[in-house]
Amino acid sequence: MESTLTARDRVGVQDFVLLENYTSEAAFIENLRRRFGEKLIYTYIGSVLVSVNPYKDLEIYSKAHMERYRGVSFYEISPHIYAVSDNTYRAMRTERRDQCILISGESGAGKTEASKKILQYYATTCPVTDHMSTIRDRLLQSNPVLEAFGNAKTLRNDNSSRFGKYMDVQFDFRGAPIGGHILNYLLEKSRVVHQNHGERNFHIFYQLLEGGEQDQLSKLGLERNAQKYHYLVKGCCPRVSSINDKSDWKTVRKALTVIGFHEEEDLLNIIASVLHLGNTQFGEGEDGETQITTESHLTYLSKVRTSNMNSTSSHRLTHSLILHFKGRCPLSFEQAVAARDALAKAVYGRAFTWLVAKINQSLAFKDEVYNSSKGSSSVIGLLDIYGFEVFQHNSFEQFCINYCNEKLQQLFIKLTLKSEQEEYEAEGITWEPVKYFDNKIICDLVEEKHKGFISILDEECLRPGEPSDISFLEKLEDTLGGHAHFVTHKLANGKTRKAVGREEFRLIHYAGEVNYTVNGELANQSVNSRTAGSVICQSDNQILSQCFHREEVTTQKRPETAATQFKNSLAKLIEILMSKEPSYVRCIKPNDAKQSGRFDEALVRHQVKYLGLMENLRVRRAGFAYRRRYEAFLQRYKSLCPGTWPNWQGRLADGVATLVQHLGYKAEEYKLGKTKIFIRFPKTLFTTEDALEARRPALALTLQTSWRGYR
Ligand code: AD9
Ligand code: MG
Repeated sequence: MESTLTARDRVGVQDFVLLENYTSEAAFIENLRRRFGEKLIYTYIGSVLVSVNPYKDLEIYSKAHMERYRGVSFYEISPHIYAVSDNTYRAMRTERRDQCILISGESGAGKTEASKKILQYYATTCPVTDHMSTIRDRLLQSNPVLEAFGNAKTLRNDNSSRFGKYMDVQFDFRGAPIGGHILNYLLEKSRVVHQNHGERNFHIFYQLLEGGEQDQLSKLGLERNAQKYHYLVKGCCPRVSSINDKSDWKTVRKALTVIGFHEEEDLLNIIASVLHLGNTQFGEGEDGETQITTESHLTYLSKVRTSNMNSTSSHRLTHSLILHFKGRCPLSFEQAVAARDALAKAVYGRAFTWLVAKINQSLAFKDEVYNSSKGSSSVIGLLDIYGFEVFQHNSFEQFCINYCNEKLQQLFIKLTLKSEQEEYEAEGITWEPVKYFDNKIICDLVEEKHKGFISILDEECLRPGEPSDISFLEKLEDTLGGHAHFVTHKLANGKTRKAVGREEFRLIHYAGEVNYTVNGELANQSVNSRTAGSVICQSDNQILSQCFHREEVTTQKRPETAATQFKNSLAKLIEILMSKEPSYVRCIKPNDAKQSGRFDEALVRHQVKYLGLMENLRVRRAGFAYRRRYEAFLQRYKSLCPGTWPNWQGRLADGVATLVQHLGYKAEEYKLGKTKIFIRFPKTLFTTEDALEARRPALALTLQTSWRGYR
């Protein structure tokens, strides 16, 4: 008996709903810490998987592990990302309902790794015929390509995704993968022209310079030395020990081939153009006018032109880039630099979007190939998106990211409560309403028509005259002042609140308070830099001309602001997710040093809070801690009751009733539904488990691995 307690003490519970003191954050973190110490990185909150980044390769992802989770019920075996993958897959197949897996967590917590593991699970375990293997390979190979262009080394993560990603994997009626589709969100374009100390630009630049063949580089006018390029040296971090740019380049080239990519030359031209653009410098001419002082780089740009033998595309592009600066004489030095950078960001950003579209074409489900499966396919969506972010200085980017998390939390609340309610109803058990904080009030604060944050921002951008960041902040104060979740430095009594700066506002998010600076807020909004666009749409570089449409830059209609664009794409995402049955993976980073075996409690506590895990647990525990189908419950505990041992012959519900009566369960401890028993407190289950172990140690021993978390 004692040893059992020790085991449970040592490894904690594998499902947080079984914590005695489920409202205690300290108990929650202690449970995570114990399990982490035992290399048990996965723990459930009901059906939500909490994952702590081990920062080392645990040998738990082999094919044998995958097999172990195939077709096995969630609670029969220790928590794993494969259990979530398999459960989702089976739910899709048996219920014929589209599914999605929502992965969240802060930078470096393991979201992208989790999504790759899910994809690998499907690629390995799903049935595939020969021509389907092409799609399977393309699905897998889309990752290295997107990571090359959309990931970068940051202080938090050597392979940080600088964009949000939603990927649909489509399966036919046999459960084989037959297609896919990717949606991308908010690429961090500012990184193209600037990187903070210790960070790098997107991987692809270094990969090309390190791995590109010499004659390829010469054609592009590039030198094999990242230090030579202004856009690559801002963070003083050309090399990263965990990254091999040269071999990654090979991987990317191979992946592009698998995807069936033919525009490589145009793509390389774009990467090279961005680097040359970055090296284009300005100075003052004799009459004080701004001049390009680095003619040599314009020559490099011309080399880009001549390298492309089969089209005049790059020639035109180069020409227009030069014209852009030469033609617009009254640009000040700062304006010229800003225009150059805006152009580089726009070109890279559009090329990225184009690349996603290209991958989508290659992943598209083709009816003619798979006409046998026509009309009966289902989908599993994977969302790998940035978690809540709070820095010293938070700008528009953090605002969007945190707004996105508010929307996902709103979705989570709606869907979790809904599914709890549905389960109780289906089982014929009285539904007891759960108290929770509904963050709709914050979503409204941001997106409500006419009086929400984004509407005010749009209006201010449209306003004739001289809209400024400060006038925008004043507008916000006028409209939102007094809102329970919006705060500025002004206090109601006319005094000043010190915790919020004069160029800041604070939002009280569901996960905590964040101060945002409005510095540059308005400038951030002009996503469709028309000058840049009008230059580029003349280019017939296949990629660029597809990226910048002529109508878009000639239209008189005011382009949408970045905030509105983001709001709309988010609304679409939520709509997609709402139509599917969700599963959740919450990732936690155990320390900031990217070290294995280190568990920094303060850091983990912070994430538990921002991920809303305590709230999650409270909702899940509000009714019953534990539920189990009758047959499984009876099978496991029947030996504890002479009436049910060795085999119960009657109705399963009666068998369970006989069993729990014999065990002395009190009426308030449990309820019997149509197919499941619901147990209110973990203690009841533990007592039963202990009784089982005392009686049949041999059985308990054989089950020890699968029940490790409980025992
Ligand atoms: V970011 O928001 O894109 O910056 P992610 O995606 O949450 O972040 P990522 O999946 O890239 O983090 O994980 C960061 C690093 O942690 C990886 O490069 C691995 O080195 C390490 N990691 C993450 N998950 C695991 C794991 N299950 N096993 C081993 C892991 N290492
Ligand atoms: Mg990532």
